[in-house]
Amino acid sequence: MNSTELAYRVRKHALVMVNKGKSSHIGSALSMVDILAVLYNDFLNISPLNIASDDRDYFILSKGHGGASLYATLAVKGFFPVHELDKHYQNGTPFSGHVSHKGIPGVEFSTGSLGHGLPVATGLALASKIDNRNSRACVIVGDGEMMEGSNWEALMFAAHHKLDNLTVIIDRNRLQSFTDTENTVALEPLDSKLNAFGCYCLEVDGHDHVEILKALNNKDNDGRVKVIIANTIKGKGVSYMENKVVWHYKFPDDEQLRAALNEIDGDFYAS
Ligand SMILES: Cc1ncc(C[n+]2csc(CCOP(=O)(O)OP(=O)(O)O)c2C)c(N)n1
Repeated sequence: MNSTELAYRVRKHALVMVNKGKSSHIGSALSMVDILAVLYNDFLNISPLNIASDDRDYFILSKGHGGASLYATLAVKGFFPVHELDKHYQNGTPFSGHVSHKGIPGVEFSTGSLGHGLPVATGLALASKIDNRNSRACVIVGDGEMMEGSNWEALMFAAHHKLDNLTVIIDRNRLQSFTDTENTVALEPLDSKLNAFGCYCLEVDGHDHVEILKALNNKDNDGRVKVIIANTIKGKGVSYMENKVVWHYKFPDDEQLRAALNEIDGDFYAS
C-alpha cells in the first residue's frame, strides 16, 4: 500500500465512523489525512511490532478532536482490527471522539484539550536525547491551537535544548471552530514568529505527499526544532465540506455520506 491508498482508505473510514457515531469534527479529521498517511506509511518508525520499544518514534496528535482519522490510520496500518472502528463514539468503548490512549494500541497520549500535545512531545524528544536514543517525536497541532500559550513556551524550551529530533506539523487550514484564524487572533506572519523562536521552518502543500515527505526528510534543521507549516483545506476530499466552517462540528447524514463516498471513490480511481 502506498500513502495515497492509505489516505483514500482513511478518508472513507473517517466519514463512515462519524456518520455511524453521529459524531463530529469531520472537517478537522479530513484536513490532516494526507499528513497522517505520509507519516505512518513512509516516515515514522512506529509499527504494531515495535509499539513498546524504547527506540520507536513517538507521534502525538495534539488536535485530538480530529481523532477519527488517527484511529482509522492506526487500524489500516494493523495496530488493531479495522472492525473496531465501529466502536467510535459508542458508550463503554475506548474510542472516544477526542483521542484516547487508554485501550487503543498505537495512541501515545490522550488529547482534546488543546495546547498539550506539543509540550508532551517536547518532553519525549528531550528524554530521548538524555537517554541517547534515536527516537524522534512528531506532533500535529492545529493552527487555531497555536493560540494556546503553552505551545510557544514549549517551542522556547525546545529551542533552548536544541531538540532537532522534534518535528512539529501545523495543520494550517486557516479555520478554527467558528471562523478564520486571522479573524480570531492573527497568527501571521507565522513563519517569522517561529523562526524568531529559534525553529527551522518549512512550508508545504499539506495534501501533496511528495512535498510532505521531502520536508519530513529534510535534515537542514541543524540543532533546531523543525516546524512544517502544512497548508491544508479543512474537509479536504469532500467538496461540500471543503473550507466550510460548519463542518468543524457536524456529521454527514446517510445521504450526505453516500455523496461523500462517491466523490472520494471517483477521485481515487481517477488518479
Ligand atoms: C483548551 C481548549 N480550548 C477550547 C477547545 C474547544 N475547541 C475544540 S476544537 C477548537 C478549534 C481548533 O481549531 P484548530 O486548532 O485550527 O483545528 P482544526 O479543527 O481547524 O483543524 C476549539 C477552540 C478545546 N478543545 N480545548
